Amino acid sequence: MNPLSLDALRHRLPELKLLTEPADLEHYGRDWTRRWTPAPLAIALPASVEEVQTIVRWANEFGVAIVPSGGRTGLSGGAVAASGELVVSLDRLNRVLTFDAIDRTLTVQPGIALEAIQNAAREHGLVYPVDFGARGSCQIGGNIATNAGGIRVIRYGNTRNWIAGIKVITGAGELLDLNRGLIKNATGYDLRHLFIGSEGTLGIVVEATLALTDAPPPSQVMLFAIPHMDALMQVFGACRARLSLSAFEFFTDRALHHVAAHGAQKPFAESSPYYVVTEFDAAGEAQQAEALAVFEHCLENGWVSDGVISQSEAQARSLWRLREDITESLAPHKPYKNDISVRIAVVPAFLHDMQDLLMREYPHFDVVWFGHIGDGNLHINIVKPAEVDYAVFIAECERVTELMCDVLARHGGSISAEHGIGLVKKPYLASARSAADIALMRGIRAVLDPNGIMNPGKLF
Ligand code: 2HG
Ligand code: ZN
Repeated sequence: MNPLSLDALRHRLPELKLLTEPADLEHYGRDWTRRWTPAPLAIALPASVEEVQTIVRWANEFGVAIVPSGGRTGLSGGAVAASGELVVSLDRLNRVLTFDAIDRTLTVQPGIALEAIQNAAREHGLVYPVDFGARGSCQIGGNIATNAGGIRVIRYGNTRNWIAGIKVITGAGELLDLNRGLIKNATGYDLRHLFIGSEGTLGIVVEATLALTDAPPPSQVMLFAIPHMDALMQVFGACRARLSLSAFEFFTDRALHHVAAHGAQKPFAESSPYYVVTEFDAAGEAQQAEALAVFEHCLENGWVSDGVISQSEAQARSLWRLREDITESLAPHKPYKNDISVRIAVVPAFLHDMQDLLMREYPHFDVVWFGHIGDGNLHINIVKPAEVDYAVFIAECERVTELMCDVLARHGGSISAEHGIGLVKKPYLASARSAADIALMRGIRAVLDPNGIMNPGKLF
């Protein structure tokens, strides 16, 4: 890189907040993966769309790579800056711009936290329904860049479903205003959807118009102890047939072990190999009685060995914590993460094949399963034994991931369900996408980012 380039940027944008202190480079150069050593050139914190555009144009001119940066809660290395890139943090673009009561949309800047959006929607008597554990610190720009999913996908779908419009600065420095909140817009390629899930490789989201929906009816949360693997999807079938579900999540005894070690209260006296947390509409007594009937039906069939139904919001929250705190409870162990998916109908057969594989290949590692089993998405975290060297551990996990790709391919699944490809899953992209797909993606990237400055090295 031309050493004068940062000076040129300062000259063009004298007001731009630029950080170069080692502590800032360290902080903004990494995400939750903690696998790469941060080494960005500097951190830019633009305060306007114009500043973002000027930065991107400068980066093209001087050949500087850009890493767009949100809350950096990502788990695939998509926001890692380890090679002298300029991190463009959207932290200062964090406001709600407008609410439209007729369209029921909220227009926001990209650096606003998911939770702030949820709260803003609630103030207007509506909801933004995408939800997951990192809600307090992840940002909507990052949610869009990864098409984030989370715990309510079975009812509401992924982030993509809620994006009525976005403004982006492309890698070439052009400002695009995509879809403008229209519900109907049959005018050729819907470029908005190219940017959703593009992991910062095509441009930077600088504004988003989000669709909101009605607040759901009151709900209850049930936690089930499940005695064997096959029962997981039997219970799902029974719940889905008779209740209106908004979430259906599972975790194993090993996951509960880590959450309990992190401070949570174990829910049952006896431990069980699997647990399910499910949330369902329970506006009145009839629905609550139906939930009890489902529980009894599962009990009679031997699919459930114990259970609890929340009687208050506080109890619902503490049941949810058992599931939502898993990632944080594992974080100190720097686990290796798999985030995989298959069609819901394929889950039972897939679980068996995965269990065979993991028992065979990881006989000595702590394997922690959990995730959004109701939408076919499993998280498998491998915990590093203290005595094993980190590099050896990663190499071993990567070897097993290769084998996992074969199992996924047999079942028509995907190596990345919702965390993105980033750096972590790059070697396995070809297991889930055809050569023709990847060639087209490269072509699209070349059009929108002709000088290859946007998040280079990520995705492919
Ligand atoms: C979740 O579902 C997140 O909790 C994180 O997607 C999953 O830590 C993980 O592997
Ligand atoms: Zn998840």
